Amino acid sequence: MRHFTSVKQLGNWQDAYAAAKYVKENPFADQALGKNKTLLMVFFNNSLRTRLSTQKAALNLGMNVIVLDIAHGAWKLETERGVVMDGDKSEHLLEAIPVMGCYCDAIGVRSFARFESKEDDYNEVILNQFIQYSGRPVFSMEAATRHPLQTYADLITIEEHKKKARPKVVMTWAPHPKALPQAVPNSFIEGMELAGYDFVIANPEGYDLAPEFVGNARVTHDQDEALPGADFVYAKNWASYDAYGQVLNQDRNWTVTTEKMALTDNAYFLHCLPVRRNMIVTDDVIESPQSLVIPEAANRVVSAQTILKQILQSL
Ligand code: AN0
Ligand code: CP
Repeated sequence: MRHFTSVKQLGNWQDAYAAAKYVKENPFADQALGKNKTLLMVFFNNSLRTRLSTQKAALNLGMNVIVLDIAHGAWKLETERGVVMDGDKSEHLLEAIPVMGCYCDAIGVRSFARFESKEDDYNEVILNQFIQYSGRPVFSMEAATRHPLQTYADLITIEEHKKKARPKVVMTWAPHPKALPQAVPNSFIEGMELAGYDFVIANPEGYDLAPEFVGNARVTHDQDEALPGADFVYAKNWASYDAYGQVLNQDRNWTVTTEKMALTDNAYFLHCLPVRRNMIVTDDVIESPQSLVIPEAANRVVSAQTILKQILQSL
């Protein structure tokens, strides 16, 4: 694997799960693979899990790691071509990217949707420029439309806890005060297709995700209709796709509560984190024995290491 931008690239889920299981059980088996290789992680946005888990994954593989926070210490970057740069931006991405490529063997990029232009976001203009101009393998640490390392970790967690071959998974929108990207839910849909689970999306009117991601997935605008029989509840907020980037409501009837979980088949609760308690999910649900949010976060090391290993093998 050279670039990794979508969980669809995992190809066959059973093989991808076996690869992850091997890495989880043998975390230091490939220490030699990363020797004298440098990973550069570039963050255009904040992170706790992705930063730490990807760094840990690289260290497990014997790599060196450099982290760059664009917003803290780098020059302010222009991203539009053709602009007369007489404003506050000192450097163009078109120089910055190949320069970054000179200092490393692989690059991880976090570049969220900016909600300025649906077209730019859905064309992944930042991520694709890294792919085009860095000269290095590039992997997504959450880009504008997908968060594949998260989805891979989500799938591993479901696989580890499922009690039937084809569990029912409900992805439900939940309220949040700020506009959040669609990357996590888009990617999760791709993951559900890959794994072939029984999958339902529940979201309020106005929050349907991009048709190219929803595909043939079942969508309901009634959360209570989706939850019965669920083995896993995957909560997430996202901003509207149709009214692009807008927060249309913060309806707390969509918060995942003990009463909502009682509608399920004793489902496990999943969330990628960071989560706002008592907006997305109540304290009692996230603290309950059915909550898998911590093992899910732990599996981020496994997903990152499995992908990094394949990237190193391709060098
Ligand atoms: C981000 C999002 O919703 O995409 C990152 C989640 C992994 N969340 C926030 O910005 C709060
Ligand atoms: N889940 C996740 O990607 O978390 P961070 O934004 O903290 O990296």
